[in-house]
Amino acid sequence: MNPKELAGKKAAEYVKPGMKIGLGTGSTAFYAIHALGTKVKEGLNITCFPTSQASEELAKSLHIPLMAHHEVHRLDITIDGADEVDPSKNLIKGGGGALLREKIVGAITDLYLIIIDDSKKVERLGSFSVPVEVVPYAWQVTAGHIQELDADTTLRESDDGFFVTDNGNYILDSDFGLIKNVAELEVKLNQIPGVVCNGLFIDMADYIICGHSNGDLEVY
Ligand code: ABF
Repeated sequence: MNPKELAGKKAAEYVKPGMKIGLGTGSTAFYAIHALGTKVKEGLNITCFPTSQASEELAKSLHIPLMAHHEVHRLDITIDGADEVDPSKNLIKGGGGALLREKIVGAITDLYLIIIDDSKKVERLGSFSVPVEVVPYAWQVTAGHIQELDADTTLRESDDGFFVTDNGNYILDSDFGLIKNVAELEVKLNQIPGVVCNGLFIDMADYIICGHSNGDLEVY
């Protein structure tokens, strides 16, 4: 079993009958959603809330019951991936472009499980550029403000132009280098007019479930 599948299946074991579950986005969350689909087929009674249209479509294909947007208030567990995890369990997320919905969902979750393979573990966040979701209006001005925080910014592109998030926004992948104070940077980014969300998830993860290529699994 590959490390991402190991982690995804382990996370699904935490899910109990009657729970409300946040469904993450990305290739690791893919395995967790499939594991939940199997449990639902075996009779597990849960309702879920997806963090992206892609996860919503996958859940629907697996007949996983979904909550309507107006029904969600608190979630028991959310299972989601990450692009980088530091020793304090702070994260960089958003490589898949779903950071805004992921942060909204993570913030209303009682038990936030982050599933990774060991390639995501770093000593300090920042080798992976921080995704910053911005409104399209005057995005170049917003990019300028981010650059003033000593970053190189790149407007994320897709096959047919600029990448557009599920929320109709752009993403500026922002390279700050190895970040000295992640909590401070997260606040500074949120103060920039035009910034909707950033991919620094500080003090949010409850457990990291890490699959290793040798078949080991660690939970911490
Ligand atoms: C998602 O998981 C994103 O926040 C992050 O970019 C992605 C990690 O990628 P993957 O699980 O596909 O390696 O939650």
